[in-house]
Amino acid sequence: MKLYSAPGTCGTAMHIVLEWIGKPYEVEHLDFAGMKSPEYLKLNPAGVVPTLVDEEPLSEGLAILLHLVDQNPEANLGPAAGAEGRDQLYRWLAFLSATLHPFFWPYFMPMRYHADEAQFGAVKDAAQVRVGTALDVIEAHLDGKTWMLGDEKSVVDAFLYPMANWAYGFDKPTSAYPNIDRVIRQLAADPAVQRVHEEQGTSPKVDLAA
Ligand SMILES: N[C@@H](CCC(=O)N[C@@H](CS)C(=O)NCC(=O)O)C(=O)O
Repeated sequence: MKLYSAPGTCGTAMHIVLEWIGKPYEVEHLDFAGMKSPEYLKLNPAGVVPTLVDEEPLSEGLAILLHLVDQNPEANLGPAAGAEGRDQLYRWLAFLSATLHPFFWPYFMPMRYHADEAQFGAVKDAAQVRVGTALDVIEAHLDGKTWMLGDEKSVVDAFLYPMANWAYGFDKPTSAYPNIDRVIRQLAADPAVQRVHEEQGTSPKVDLAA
């Protein structure tokens, strides 16, 4: 298996899941130009990361995570098709992929949403508000739960990890959401997650000593 990713991006989630699975894989980090290169566009016509090549190239984070759950049942990273809880796996992967993730795009790429640079601050402020609405939903959902799907860690938690990390510097930071912050701390303490940080040359956003 080969994962195309970039440090700190949503591809971090798939990288963590590959570490959890423990089978041989390689990861190639792309910069922005690499994501738009003709060779990479053949694998992922949208010109974004992640892409997983597991015999065939597969794009879209949600699809990659479901593929990894189904192809690696022994890793127990989500309910199998037809099993109890599978609907919740679909629900939360969809929520993270289709609701929370796009709310960040204007924050990171305000130039794609407004032609006037003087308005970028307003665009980013609006993005922070939208992200907050999605984090509110996740925070309430996590009440009384150890992980996003309950007692068992799953690919949903890995998917939440990079997105929650992006908001630690927001006006209402991830640390203001105690349940989300707790899950992110659990993950940041996981040796597999630490290996991913080391390989990426990044650091956890949470201070585990605090
Ligand atoms: N729908 C895609 C979105 C992936 C995406 O937006 N990836 C970001 C990194 S987190 C990216 O590669 N952005 C580069 C760009 O937008 O040009 C997915 O879920 O895989």
